[in-house]
Amino acid sequence: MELFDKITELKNEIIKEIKEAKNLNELKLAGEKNLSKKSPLNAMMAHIKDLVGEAKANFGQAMNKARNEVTEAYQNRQLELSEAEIKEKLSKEKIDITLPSVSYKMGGINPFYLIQDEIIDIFVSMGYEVKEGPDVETDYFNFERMNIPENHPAREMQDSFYITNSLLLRTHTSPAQAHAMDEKKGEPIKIICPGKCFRRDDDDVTHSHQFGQVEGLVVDKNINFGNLKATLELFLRKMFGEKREVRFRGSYFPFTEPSVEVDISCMECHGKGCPTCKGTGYIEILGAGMVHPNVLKMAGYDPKEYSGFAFGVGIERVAMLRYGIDDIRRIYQGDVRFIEQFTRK
Ligand code: FA5
Repeated sequence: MELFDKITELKNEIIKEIKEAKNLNELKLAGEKNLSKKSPLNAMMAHIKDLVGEAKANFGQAMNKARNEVTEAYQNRQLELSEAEIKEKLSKEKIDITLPSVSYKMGGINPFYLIQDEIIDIFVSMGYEVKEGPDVETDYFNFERMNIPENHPAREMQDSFYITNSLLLRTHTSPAQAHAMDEKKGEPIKIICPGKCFRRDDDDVTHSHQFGQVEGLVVDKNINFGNLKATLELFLRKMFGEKREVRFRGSYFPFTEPSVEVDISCMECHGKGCPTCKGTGYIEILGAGMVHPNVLKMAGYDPKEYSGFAFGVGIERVAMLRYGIDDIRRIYQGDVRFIEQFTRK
């Protein structure tokens, strides 16, 4: 067979092989075999040494042409196969609009904070200033300045978590009263102090070892029990509306005289008595009273000139009554199904 026919035959075979490659991988193998230096087509170059003159030049041209055609066929097939591969990929990745969409859950706000903010808003609208006190208190501020000296039986009711003998997690927000009086140095006071309290209470439906209170303190000339009652009644009406029953009950706190506790009719049984209110029909939400003269004196206020009232509202209890929460522990369990029900209005 003539040399030139052999070139054509070989070139056609290679182009056929290239065109028959079913995918890029097969094409790559065909390319490695037929486009490399050691390819069968290039091996034909060995014949050049037997040729001379015009025949040699013609042979060289024919070889170049054949190599170019092979390369072009390879590139064309490569383009075809790549496009086919992309098309196939796209057809498989088609967006299925019938699939349900991914839903993003919005978290809720713990009712503790919703209520704390609401209580703060009510008192700020009545002209109260917000003052925060420390969670870790000295025995002196938590008890002594609250007219509860060492060995006083009232300490029993407020056992706490001690850090040292004289440093403890505060049992109520009342020490904030003493801090405010020290800061104001004999000037009139109208403050609230929201914050965390801690007690060695056994947890049950209405008690938690950690809970929140909002303390309130008003000290000025001519402050009387009527001011206390009117303030708390206004607060309770704003918080619970007109329908809820409110009960003022005489009580005892070493730092107030006279003292009261305030109960709200139970949200579960509406006053009939149930496990949540321990059969009483009411849930206690706050303690209050007229600031004891000793507390005023210890802060440098003359009780003959100044008088005051104070209160401490339990934040979780208010949340329970507002939202119908049957167990205080739900507020601390971090169950999303519970929390996600609460959002800011
Ligand atoms: C006091 O803590 C007083 N410092 C309140 C006070 C302030 C009286 C100023 C007078 C003047 P008491 O222990 O009753 O009082 O608690 C007040 C409120 O905190 C309770 O009515 C209740 O709502 C809440 N509270 C008390 N202990 C717990 C507890 N373990 N878990 C949840 N809430 C509690």
